[in-house]
Amino acid sequence: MERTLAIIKPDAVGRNLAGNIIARLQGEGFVVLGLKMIRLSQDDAKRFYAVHRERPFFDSLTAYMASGPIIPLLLQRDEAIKTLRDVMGATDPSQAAPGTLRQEFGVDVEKNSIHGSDSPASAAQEIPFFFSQLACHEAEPR
Ligand code: DAT
Ligand code: MG
Repeated sequence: MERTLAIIKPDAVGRNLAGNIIARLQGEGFVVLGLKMIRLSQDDAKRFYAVHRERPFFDSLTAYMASGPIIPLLLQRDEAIKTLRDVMGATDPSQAAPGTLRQEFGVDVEKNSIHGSDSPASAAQEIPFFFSQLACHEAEPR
């Protein structure tokens, strides 16, 4: 079993798509070990996306991620990291494959509805940004 971090982004939370997206993830075999709704400051968003700080879209991306509530999810499944990326689809919804979450729900390359860790190293950094050890263990399914 592997764990990964997903975030339902402000565009999707704002359009009441969270329940639909969570149901889709559970339907793909992900177990939800942690879930909360929070709103980041732009400084929080800059810390989360620090790897992108040199990119031209960094200020816009972090302002957007702070523009409304988000729902971070701690997910578990076999091959969770790769499977989540597959279920999400390409970064730009117009390029995302049919049936992927971004193809179905994404608005544009910035407002693309969902984040997913892109590697084991990213997941190991991103999970504790939002969830404590308690969330990682107390919700283990029986
Ligand atoms: P992903 O979210 O698929 O891992 P990424 O890590 O390259 O993509 O970029 C992080 C986020 O930054 C992405 O979800 C949306 C935004 N972004 C990426 N490329 C962009 C672009 N060309 N213009 C505007 N926003 C972009
Ligand atoms: Mg990424």
